[in-house]
Amino acid sequence: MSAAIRVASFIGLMLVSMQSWAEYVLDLRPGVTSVSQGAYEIHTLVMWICVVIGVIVFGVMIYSIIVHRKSRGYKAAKFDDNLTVEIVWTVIPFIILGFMAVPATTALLAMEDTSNSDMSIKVTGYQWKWHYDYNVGENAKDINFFSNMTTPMEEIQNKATKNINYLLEVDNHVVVPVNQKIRLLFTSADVIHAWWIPDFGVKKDAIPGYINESWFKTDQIGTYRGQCAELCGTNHGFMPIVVEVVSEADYEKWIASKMESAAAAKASSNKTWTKAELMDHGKSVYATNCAACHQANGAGIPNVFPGLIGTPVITGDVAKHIDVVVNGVSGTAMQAFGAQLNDADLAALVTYERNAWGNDTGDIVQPAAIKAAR
Ligand code: HEC
Ligand SMILES: [Cu+2]
Repeated sequence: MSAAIRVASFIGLMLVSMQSWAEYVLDLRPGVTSVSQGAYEIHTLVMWICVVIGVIVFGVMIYSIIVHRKSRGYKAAKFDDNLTVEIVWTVIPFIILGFMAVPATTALLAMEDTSNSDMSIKVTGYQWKWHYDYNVGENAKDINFFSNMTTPMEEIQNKATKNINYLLEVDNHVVVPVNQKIRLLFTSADVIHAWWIPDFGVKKDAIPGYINESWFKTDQIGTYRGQCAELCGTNHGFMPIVVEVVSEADYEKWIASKMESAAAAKASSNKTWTKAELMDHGKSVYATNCAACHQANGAGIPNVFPGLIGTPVITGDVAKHIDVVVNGVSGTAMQAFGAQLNDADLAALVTYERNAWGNDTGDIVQPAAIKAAR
């Protein structure tokens, strides 16, 4: 087989093996908001202007190089300047730039215009999860929650097949009503993060001590996914975003159920738990909030995150242990979880840590003890 045939058959195979050419589209996604669609349209417009300019410039150049070549007897012209040509090649790009600047400026202004919103959500970045607070601005609701990634460790470590929403799934979705202008206020509790949903055309930095604004409004009910878009530490890739756009009625239902679970959480902090209940709940709270650093088996990561097996804090005074978890260790990655978790969660956590992985201290910590320690 000659080399040419081999190359041709290789290319042929490649073409056939591409699942479907119809699906193979080289393009940006238009998204579902006026902002994302505006950005898409400007990109398309400017790209075609560039294509036309490119074709004209390279066309003239290639034509001249081939047709007016030396071997045909052409000689280079000799002149210093040409006023007409200089005016033409200044004025034409100026007009083209103006032509592109008008839609670009209009789109940028619309992107920044958060006025007349129907509701607001405060978004706070944490290492490595997002917190959402609906208790701000117009139509404030007494709802706030953390949103943690739920992709199982086995998938991350290639011990299980990755599901379709790999690294793009969380426990608590942000839920918003369709056809309403949602204003977003961004800030951070530790380092700089960035909240990014491609389909909304929203990508904004969340900076500690500073509030950034953005907004979105869509008429398309659906689930939209995004990620943190600012390198923010070891688990930067593990703080995805999921927004569910639902009908007005479904939104009201969601609000009601959130209120209910908040009331239930409050009630659970007033009762006395059994050890088994605490261990069970503690295990799941630990998996969601602590395992990213201290690892599921409590061994930590040497020289980065301490292990929690048999250390003085774990086996010593309960009050000190509670203090570390509730107030954190300032100046380290160990956050103050007192503001993030309720009394029952914290009591379960401390009980779990003191009895899991062979720690066997036998200590039981009730929510009341946490309440007293706050
Ligand atoms: C972002 C990483 C991170 C997360 C998440 C985290 N920790 Fe820590 N934790 C640390 C670091 C770092 C230290 C060491 C602090 C120091 O230098 O004293 C620490 C220390 C501790 C200690 C003291 C250990 C000892 O023996 O000195 C306890 C107890 C603890 N963490 C419990 C928890 C619990 C409970 C959670 C979940 C609610 C949690 N941590 C989540 C990073 C983390
Ligand atoms: Cu981040």
